Amino acid sequence: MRIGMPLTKFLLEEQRLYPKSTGNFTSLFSDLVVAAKIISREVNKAGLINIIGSADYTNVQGEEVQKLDEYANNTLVRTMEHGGHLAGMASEEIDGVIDIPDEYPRGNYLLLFDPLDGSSNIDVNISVGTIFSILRRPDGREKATVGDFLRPGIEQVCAGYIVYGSSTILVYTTGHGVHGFTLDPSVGEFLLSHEDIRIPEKGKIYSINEGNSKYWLPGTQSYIEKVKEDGYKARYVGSLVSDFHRNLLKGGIFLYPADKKSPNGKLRLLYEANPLAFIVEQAGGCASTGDKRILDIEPEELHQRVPLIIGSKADVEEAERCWQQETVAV
Ligand code: P6P
Repeated sequence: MRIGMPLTKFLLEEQRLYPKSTGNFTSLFSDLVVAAKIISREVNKAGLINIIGSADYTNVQGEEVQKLDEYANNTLVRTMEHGGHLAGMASEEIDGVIDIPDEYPRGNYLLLFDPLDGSSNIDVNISVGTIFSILRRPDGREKATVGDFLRPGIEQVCAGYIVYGSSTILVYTTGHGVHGFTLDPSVGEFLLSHEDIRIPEKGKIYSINEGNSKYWLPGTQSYIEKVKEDGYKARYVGSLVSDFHRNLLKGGIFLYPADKKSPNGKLRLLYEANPLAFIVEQAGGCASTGDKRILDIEPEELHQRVPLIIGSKADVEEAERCWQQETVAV
């Protein structure tokens, strides 16, 4: 049992599993951890300094940008751009590809992120999170293009999230299990707290915005009726990372399905659904649109939305059965 091991040591131990490893990924991930610590510091004192409230402009999604969103995005870009490991970045907050400035070396990875998901909850002190996904850059390409990011989730080399809650927890996978690390602010280190996370085969929690029930398609309606009949608990924070993290540890299902109002759902494929799908599958769970495995989707645009049904294997499979039996095309 390696509980309590610092993340830096854990990464080096993981690196030894790959004799040909150059250490570039470990260095890239270490830069990401620095950004996470900086964002955690600001999120945890947001109430004490004037970065609460909107930054008076809207982002590419047409959503009012909270100052912490802006801060988290800028922190990730500034921390990651000079490390020499990336050929480009993509962020929920930025319309196109974030180039690596010419004064910095470029590397063989692509980083995608939602810098502060759930940011509308900041002002009411509900947990928010950062979600990230790492791809390899296509060979022979120095500068990343949008097309380089449009790859199915099965090609991710790493995915993870940081949830800034009662404590700051970083959860990630590189395809060899899922591990969670809790930040100990007194030493400034993430320490291994959840080794080899496995999501229960079946849960007793369902997470969906019931306020959308008038838009639900028959497949969603019948599934939600079933879980209520089976005595499931309703838990919905309205912060994807918080809802996902709870269900990952306790078992359960999160749904943001296609409906009459949002035929493609609300959540983003490349930097929300794909990373969480990689994690949940590595933990023994499933992630689907209702019709298709999330990780198999061929992306068509950087910020495309996708229906997301994710969590315990038996629960997602039951939701898929309801969806496929009863849902007509929107
Ligand atoms: P709704 C937050 O804005 C977010 O992107 C996710 O974190 C969350 O799961 C979802 O939207 C909540 O959306 O429509 O239920 O408020």
